Amino acid sequence: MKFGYFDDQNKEYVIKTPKTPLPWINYLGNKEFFSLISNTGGGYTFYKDAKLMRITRYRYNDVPADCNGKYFYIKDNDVIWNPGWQPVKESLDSYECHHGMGYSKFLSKKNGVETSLLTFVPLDDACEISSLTLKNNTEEKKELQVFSYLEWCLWNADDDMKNFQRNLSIGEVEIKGSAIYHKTEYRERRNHYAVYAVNAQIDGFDTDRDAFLGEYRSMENPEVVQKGKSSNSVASGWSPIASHQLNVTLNPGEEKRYIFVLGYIENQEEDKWESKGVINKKRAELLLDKYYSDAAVDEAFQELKQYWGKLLAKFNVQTKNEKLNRMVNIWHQYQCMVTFNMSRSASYYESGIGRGMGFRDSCQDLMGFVHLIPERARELIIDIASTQFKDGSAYHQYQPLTKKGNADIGSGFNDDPLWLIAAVSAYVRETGDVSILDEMVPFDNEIGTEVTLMEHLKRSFDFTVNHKGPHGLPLIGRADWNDCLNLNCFSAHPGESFQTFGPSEGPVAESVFIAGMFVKYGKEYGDLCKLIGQDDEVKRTDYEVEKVYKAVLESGWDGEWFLRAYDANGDKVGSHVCEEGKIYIEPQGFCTMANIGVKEGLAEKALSSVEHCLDTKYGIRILAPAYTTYHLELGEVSSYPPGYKENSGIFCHNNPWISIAETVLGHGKRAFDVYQKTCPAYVEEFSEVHRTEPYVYSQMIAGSDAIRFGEAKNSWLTGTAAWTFINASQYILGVYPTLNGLSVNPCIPLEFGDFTVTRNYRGQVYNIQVHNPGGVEKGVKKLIVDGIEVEGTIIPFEENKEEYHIDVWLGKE
Ligand code: BGC
Ligand code: IFM
Repeated sequence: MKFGYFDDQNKEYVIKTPKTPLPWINYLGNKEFFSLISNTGGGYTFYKDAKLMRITRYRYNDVPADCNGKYFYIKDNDVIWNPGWQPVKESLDSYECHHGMGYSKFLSKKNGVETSLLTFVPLDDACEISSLTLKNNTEEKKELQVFSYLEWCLWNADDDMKNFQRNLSIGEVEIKGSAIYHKTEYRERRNHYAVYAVNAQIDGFDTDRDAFLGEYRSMENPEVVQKGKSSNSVASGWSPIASHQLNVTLNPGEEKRYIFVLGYIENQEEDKWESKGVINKKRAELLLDKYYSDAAVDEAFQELKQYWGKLLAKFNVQTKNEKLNRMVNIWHQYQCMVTFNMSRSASYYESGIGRGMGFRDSCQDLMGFVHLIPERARELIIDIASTQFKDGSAYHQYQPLTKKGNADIGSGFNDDPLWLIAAVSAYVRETGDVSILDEMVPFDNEIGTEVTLMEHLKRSFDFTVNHKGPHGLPLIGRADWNDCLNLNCFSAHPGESFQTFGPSEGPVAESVFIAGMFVKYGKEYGDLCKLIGQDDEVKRTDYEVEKVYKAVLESGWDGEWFLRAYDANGDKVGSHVCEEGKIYIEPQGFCTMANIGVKEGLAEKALSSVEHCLDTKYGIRILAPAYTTYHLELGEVSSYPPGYKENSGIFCHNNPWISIAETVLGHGKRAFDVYQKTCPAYVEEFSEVHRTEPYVYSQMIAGSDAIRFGEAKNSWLTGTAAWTFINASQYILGVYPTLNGLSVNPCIPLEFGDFTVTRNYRGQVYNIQVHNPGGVEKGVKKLIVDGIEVEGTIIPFEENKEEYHIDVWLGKE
C-alpha cells in the first residue's frame, strides 16, 4: 500500500494523506540554518547545532506524536483547520504534502478556501521562509482569521528540557510592528537572537504560550484561535512563543499571499550592543526587508531549485529501470547531502541533543557526498582530522558548533582511524587535489600540534599496526563499526552503559572486520603514498597489509564464511561453533571488498553463506541466529530483542557492502537483487509494513525473528545513504573515480540493457554510453574515448578538456 507517489519531474515525493504510518519528514537548509519538517507541519529549527543553537522547541515522547511545529491556523467562522492537518486535525477536503529538494509544500482545501504553503530555507541566509497563499473558491466573501504559531526553544535544547527552575524565568521577547523577537539569553551572551515576522500589518500577536493556548489546553484547541482574537500577550519568562494574527478578507475568487520569515541573527563585532537587553535590530531588519516581497521570495525559491538541479546533474543515469534512475539521480544523492550535514545529530529518531558529528559516520557520509560539493568535503575532512589524537585514535564524536571532540564519549572505537583514510582517499580520487595531504592539521584541536594531513593518515594506519591481538588481527577496543559488539565488557559494572567500561577494557578481543578495513584502506593509504612519491612508505604498507591479509586467512576464516571476531576470552564470535550469532554480515562484505580470499575462492563461499544464512525477503540480516539471551562477553549486541537493531535486524548500512562484494566477484544479478531489496523506491509498494518514508533509507528494518518483520526504524541519518550511492554509482553502474581518472566497469544483471551516465568529474563532463550487446554481467571488452580505443577501464584524464564522449562495450574477451 502506498501513501503517495514519486513525481520525478519535480523531484518530489507527494504524500496524499496526513495519516502516514509515521511522520514523513524533510530537511530544509543546506549549510547552517536547518529545519526538520514533517508532512503535518511538525518539526523544529536550529542554527548549525541542534543541541546548542535550537531555535524552536520540539516535544519529545509526546502524545500525539510529532508535536510542535510552525503551524498556521485558519478560522472561517466556526471552522478551524491547519493546511498541514496537525495540530487541530480537522479533516480537510483535500490535502497534499510535496517534499522536494530543500523545500516542502502543502496544498489543501477546506470550506472553499484553497491554501498553498511553501516552506524553504534560502541558499545564503539564515532564515526559513513560509509563503502562505489563501484563495477563496466560493461565490461568497470570506472573512478569515489566520494565526501563525511557533514556540521558541531557549537555545540549548538539552537544558531546555531539564532546567526548569531557571528556564521558566528567562524567556524574553520584543515586538516591533509585525516582527516578534526572541531574545532570551541576549542579556547574557549578547551575540544572537531570533525573529519571526510577516510582511503585512498584523491584527494582533501573542508571545506567551499560556495566553495563546488558554488554561489546560493544547495546540489542538488554542483559546485565542477559538475566540478569533489574539491577546497581545508579552511573554515574561515561562514559554515564549510567536504568533501573529491576520484578518483576511477574500472576495470570491480572490487570492492573498503572506510571507513569514523566521530568522536567526548573529551580531557582528561592529554591532552596537546596548545595555538593558535591548537588541540591535539592524541585521534582522535587513533580512526581513530582503524577503518582504513576493518577487524576492520567488527568486530565492528559483535559486534553490536551480542549485539542486545543478548539483544533481553531477551524476545522472538513464537506464530502462525507472526506479533505479529515480533513486540514483534524486533521492540517494539528496539523502547523502542530508547525512553529510547532519551526521547522526538531528532526525526524528536522533534527538539532536545526543550525538553530534560522528568521526566514523561523517567520514562515510562524505564519501557519498564528495562529488556534489568537494570543497565542503575538504572542510569536513580537516574538521574531522583535527579531532584525532597523536596515537591515531580519535574522539568518536564531536559537536558541530564547537568542532571539539566529545570527551564524555571519548575514543576507543578501533575502526575510527581507518575511516579517515577512506574519506581522504575518496576525496583525492574525486578531485585530484593532493594539496589537501599537505594541509597542517592539529591533534585534538590543540594549537601548536599541527602536522600534515598525510601524517594523520600515517597515524591512522599505524594505530591498527600497533594494536593487534594474539592472532595478529586488529584489536577491537570498545567496538568497531558495530557499536554494539562490546567484546571487552565482560567485567563492566552492572548498570553501567555498554560502552563506558574504560578501566575494564580487555586487551585481547580482535576484529576480523577491522582486518578487512585495514587491508582495503591500508592499500588506499599506500596508493596515496605512491602518488606523492613516498616509496619507502609504500613498501611498508604493502608489508603490513600482507601480514593482516595472512592473519585473516589463518585465523579469520571459519570454513564457510569469515569469522567476526575473537572475544576477550579468545573465543570465536560469528563462528559455526557458536550456538547463536554463528555468522555476521560485516566481515563477509568488507573482506570481499578488500579482495581477501577472492583468489582463494573463500569470498565466493562467504557470499553464498550470506545468501543462505542471512538473507530475507526484506533484506539481509546483520547476523544469525539472533541472540536469545544476554551475553556479558558480547555486550549490547545481545541486549536487543531478536530481530532488532544489531541483534539480527536488517541493518541497511551493510547491505550495500554485500552488493559491492558481489560486484567484486562479477555477480551482477545478485548485486542488483541485494540493492533492490532495501531500496526505498522498491519498498514503497508496501509502505504500510515498512512504515518510514519511502524516499529515503532507514537505519534498520526488523528482521525475520521480530514480530513486526519488515518494519523500518530510524529513517534518514544512516551510513546507508552514502554506501548505497557508492554501490549503485561506482560498482553496479561502475563509474568509479580512481587516483588516475574515471574508470568505467559496470556489473549488472544480464537483462539490464544499455544505459548512459553523465558524470561531472574534476570539472569536466563525461558522457558515457554503455553497450551490452551480448548481455554479460561484467567485463569491459572495448573502451572508446572520443573515437579512440583505450586499453583498460580508465578514461585518461586530459587537462583543459571540457567534455568526453565515451562508449563502453561490455562482453566476453
Ligand atoms: C545503539 C546503536 C548505536 C550505538 C552508537 C547504541 O545505543 O543501539 O545502534 O550504534 O548506540 O553508539
Ligand atoms: O556504525 C554504527 C554507527 O556509527 C551508528 N549507528 C549504528 C552503526 C552500527 O552499530
